[in-house]
Amino acid sequence: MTRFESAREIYASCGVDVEEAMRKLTQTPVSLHCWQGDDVTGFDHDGPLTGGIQTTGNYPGKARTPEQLMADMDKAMSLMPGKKKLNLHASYAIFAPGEFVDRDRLEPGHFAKWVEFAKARNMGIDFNPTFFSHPRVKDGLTLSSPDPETRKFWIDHGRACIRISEYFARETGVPCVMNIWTGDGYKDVPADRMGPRMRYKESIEQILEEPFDRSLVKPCIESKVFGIGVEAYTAGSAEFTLTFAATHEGCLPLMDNGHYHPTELVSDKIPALLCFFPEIALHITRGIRWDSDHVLLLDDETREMAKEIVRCGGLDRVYMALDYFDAGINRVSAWAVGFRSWQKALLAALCTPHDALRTLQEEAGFTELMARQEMIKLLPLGDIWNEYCTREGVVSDMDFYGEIKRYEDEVLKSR
Ligand code: RNT
Ligand code: ZN
Repeated sequence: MTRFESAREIYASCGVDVEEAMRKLTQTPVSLHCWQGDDVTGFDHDGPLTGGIQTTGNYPGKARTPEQLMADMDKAMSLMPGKKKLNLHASYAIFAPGEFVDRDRLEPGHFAKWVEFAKARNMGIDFNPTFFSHPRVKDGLTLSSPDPETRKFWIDHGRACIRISEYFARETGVPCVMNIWTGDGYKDVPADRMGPRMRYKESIEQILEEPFDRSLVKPCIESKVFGIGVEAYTAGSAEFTLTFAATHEGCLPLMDNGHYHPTELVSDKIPALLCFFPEIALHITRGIRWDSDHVLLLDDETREMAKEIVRCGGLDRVYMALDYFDAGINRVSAWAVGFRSWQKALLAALCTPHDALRTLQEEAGFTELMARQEMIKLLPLGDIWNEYCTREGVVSDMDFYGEIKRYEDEVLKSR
């Protein structure tokens, strides 16, 4: 008997069908963020990263052109089991030589190369208007700016992005999740907290006035508690975005687990939101002390979030996207380790006998529940994971680093 066969039997004795778990996992798309490959730089500006986010580190080999970014993403994806969706930011528009188009005038054609890339790899595409790293961010504000011209520029950007999102959906045949996040806020105690939020609300409403097919484009709004240089106040707070989504038909809330106070747990918020919203969206990251966007690992909260999605029957109600950026290590490895960690978390969740555990809770069998939950932690998940990687045609954890090293030596070092 192989290790996998033995593990399969052990899981079966706990009431878990690992074949079914692996099948479900291969059918569940996870959105892969293009911005891990180049430290959130994009191709439409030379300036610094702004908006309260920051990449730290200066590891060599960063992708600087669309070709390099695509090649690195291909390498990273060759190391990831499971189904991927491409997650793009508007700042990754690809212009013809000598061409420049500002964000309020972007067109589907500026993303044609990405569509070609996604289609060839059988991926859908998610999209993000880029409300940061741009000279039209005025005094740290975009959609909530008191300046009507500034607001108009960014509203036009949002509307252009809706048209581009619809194009992605039509081309790929997969709905496009379009996420609105701005870094709008203040470093220090504001004199007016409601004014910017009223303007933010009206601006998003104007973006959503752009006609679009709601089965093709899924707009969502991401909240954030603070950012670098935006410590005292954000316009798009948790209450603001959640209430916006709840009161605007077809608009989804997006929770990024780096965007809450450190003791708040998104794993607990997922089932709360699923009581009310037909669909929600997530940015999955790992914050250390703040929204530091470290590479996702298989830690307790990562596992807990995956568990909630699975046991709430949320695999097709929760749009899952990775969102982190580490410039301090090999970026291809960062991409792939994070994606593999989320796959492991989902696999662990799918290999858990949730119904039996739920019954214990309902019957108040808390002693047995605790004992069983502890037992499950050391079931031979690694053997299932290895089998899953083999079936998906990707390297095992044992051989992973060798692949990274080879690509670094052969490709990244010569950049
Ligand atoms: C920033 C938000 C946002 C960005 C990306 C690049 O704190 O998490 O989602 O990370 O849009
Ligand atoms: Zn995010």
